[in-house]
Amino acid sequence: MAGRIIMHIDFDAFYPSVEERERPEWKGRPVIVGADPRDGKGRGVVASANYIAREFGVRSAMPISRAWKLCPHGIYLRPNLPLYVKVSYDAMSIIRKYSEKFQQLSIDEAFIDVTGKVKDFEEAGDLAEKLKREILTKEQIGSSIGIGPNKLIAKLASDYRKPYGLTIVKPEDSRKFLSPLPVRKLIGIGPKTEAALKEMKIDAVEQLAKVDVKILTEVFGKFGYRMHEMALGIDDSDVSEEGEIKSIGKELTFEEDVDDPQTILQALVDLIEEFHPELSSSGMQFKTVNLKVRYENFETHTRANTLGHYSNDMETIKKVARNLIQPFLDSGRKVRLVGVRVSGLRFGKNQKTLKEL
Ligand code: TTP
Ligand code: MG
Repeated sequence: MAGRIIMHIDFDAFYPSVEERERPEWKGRPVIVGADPRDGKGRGVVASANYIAREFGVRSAMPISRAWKLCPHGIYLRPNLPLYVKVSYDAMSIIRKYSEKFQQLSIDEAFIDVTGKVKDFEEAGDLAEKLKREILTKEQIGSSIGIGPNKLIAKLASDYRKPYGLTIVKPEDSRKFLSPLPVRKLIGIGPKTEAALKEMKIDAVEQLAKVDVKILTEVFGKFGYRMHEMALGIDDSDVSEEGEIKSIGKELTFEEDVDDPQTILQALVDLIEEFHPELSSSGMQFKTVNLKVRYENFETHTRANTLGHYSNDMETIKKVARNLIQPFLDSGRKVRLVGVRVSGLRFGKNQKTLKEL
């Protein structure tokens, strides 16, 4: 099989860029989207800062009070997520036209597989320049593009030169490109794994690539194998929206069948509290809450309620789930299993951060 050519597109300083296009007079000024700085006394964090604000040291996830100290003359804005979602949708529609093999990763990133569209990496580069220009002209949003033989390399490449960058990594250059990168750049390696690797004297991908895969699987289990593959630049995953998460939730079978409404309700609330962090960290929002109840005789019922809007709020899930389960509690019958899940998912990135603003 001939090699693939994959592109990863990531919009530059996405939230501030959307704000700036509405206000051309802000050109050249630092723009910071996030919590209310309240003259330096505000709580919460920066969602994103434009590249001018970044020159003052302002970064995503930094306390807004610190941003204020670094850049008191900046323009500080509360996030307008519905607007960002709309602009994201319009810009993603442009990207989709370049290949039917499309996969959106978050509110501001997507992959396309252009293997069948171009004859080589040079031509892919020309196509990427055209795509960047089209998004900029039609949506006034800058973007950076990475091109590589797979999704792993394409994503790392788009991050390599920003803003408005284009980085092409051919298959034969993949190892050289990956070698100096810090291991934390690899998908799934967060602060904890990074610290564990540091203990093993592994900082850069180059060092990770040299470690025996057996050692990695001993320490990290199955993920150790994936780490080894990534370090070698291997990623066979397809550019496809199929197989993506369609719903998030949990269910519980009681040790003994229960008819006490309080016990059942508490179990439901616990389930929601257990899976909600997964929803938050996925950056997804839901539209529908689904309930499942199984009586002692295995008779199983499902109920669903679709909201008029997208949400990622835990209290909303609890409220809707309570309403859905009420008739079952009223029945007085013994329950064997309860389950709750949210579906109708879409990206509404970093809602958790937004809620904390
Ligand atoms: P990113 O693509 O990580 O950041 P960015 O687009 O602002 O900047 P760049 O890509 O040029 O480095 O995230 C996209 C949007 O997601 C960002 O504009 C705001 C939001 N976001 C948060 O709300 N909190 C965060 O901690 C991060 C990283 C992003
Ligand atoms: Mg971005």
